Amino acid sequence: MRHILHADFDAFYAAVEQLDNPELLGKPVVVGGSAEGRGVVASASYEAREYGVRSAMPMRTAQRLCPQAIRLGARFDRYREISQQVMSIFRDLTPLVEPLSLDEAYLDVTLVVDEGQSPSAIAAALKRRVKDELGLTISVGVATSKSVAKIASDMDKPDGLTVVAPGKERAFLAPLPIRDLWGVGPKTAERLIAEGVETIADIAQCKEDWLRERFGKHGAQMRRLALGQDDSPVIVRRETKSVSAETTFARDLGDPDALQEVVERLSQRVAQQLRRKQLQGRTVKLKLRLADFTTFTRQRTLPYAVQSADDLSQSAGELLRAELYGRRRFRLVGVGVSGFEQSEEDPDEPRQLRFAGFG
Ligand code: TTP
Ligand code: MG
Repeated sequence: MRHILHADFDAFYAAVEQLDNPELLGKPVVVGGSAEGRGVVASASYEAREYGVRSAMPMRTAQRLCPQAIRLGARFDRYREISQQVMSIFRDLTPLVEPLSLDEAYLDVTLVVDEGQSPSAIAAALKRRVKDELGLTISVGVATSKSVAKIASDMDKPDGLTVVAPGKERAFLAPLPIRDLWGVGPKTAERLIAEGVETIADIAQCKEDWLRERFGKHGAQMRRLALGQDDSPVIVRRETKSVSAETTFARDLGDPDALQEVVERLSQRVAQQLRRKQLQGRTVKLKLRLADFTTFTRQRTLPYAVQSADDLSQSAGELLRAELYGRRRFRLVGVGVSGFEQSEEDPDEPRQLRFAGFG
């Protein structure tokens, strides 16, 4: 049996702002874009939530619901810093940590339990340590699976601790609305409700064939989750420190134009990964291997962070041209980026950061 914790900061961005400026403690705080633009709420303190303010709501609506709310722009660098600190506290407890976004992670604590501590004591100690060292509260769900732990962490926010004892998964899930179940998005929920399926218990009672007919493989998966059956493992992920792509040639290459084309192609691959991870970096690296297998890298740090294929291939291309002398021929070329800053196209419009920088 596995023992999994799901930990999630309470009102993450807003709580960090309150931590850094104690005058904001106890007050309604919203972090996000401005009401004048088309800004949305990224995070609302629990004081602001009493007025109905929620994440993803237009800032204009938030200001109408709670005119005295203090609005602040997002400070991604600071949130990333706190995120790194909390992940390292988690990794002190177990190496099996799977970050889902800056503010939440799964922890597999099976081995710690095997050493004699109870899962709830482990979770309580973790909450205390985060509070003592970072001054922030997390809510923790404890269960035998990821999906149940995740739902549990949300049950008693803020500063919550919800333990679902082994064997009690199905009963715990039963009364909850279907949209709380993993993988039940708004569309699926709508279809299920139209058929009279409203709670997770209702899904558990559905015939597997009936669900399969309507939702395919996904339907069978929903039913297993509704029954509390989920053996998906915690997948260890570290923060991305660099992103790169390289290629080895079938025949050594010396032609400058052909090499530049390779650099451009690799830059496109790297740019695509950066976009997906919402990262931009200041250090561009070129890796080269000569015909005699000598391998070396050349890098330059730019005054600003880049993400686009054009910017990457321009910098990497300059590094390449400096190496094209004599009759040098190359076996391998690679392009990489590091020195990340959060990409932020419009500082007024904070992006969704659910998976930023991990994996
Ligand atoms: P959440 O954990 O969903 O929200 P939260 O930490 O603010 O509040 P709580 O967990 O107590 O319900 O998301 C973590 C951070 O991610 C959040 O502080 C800001 C950011 N975020 C957005 O930028 N846009 C969004 O729509 C959501 C939901 C979160
Ligand atoms: Mg949170």
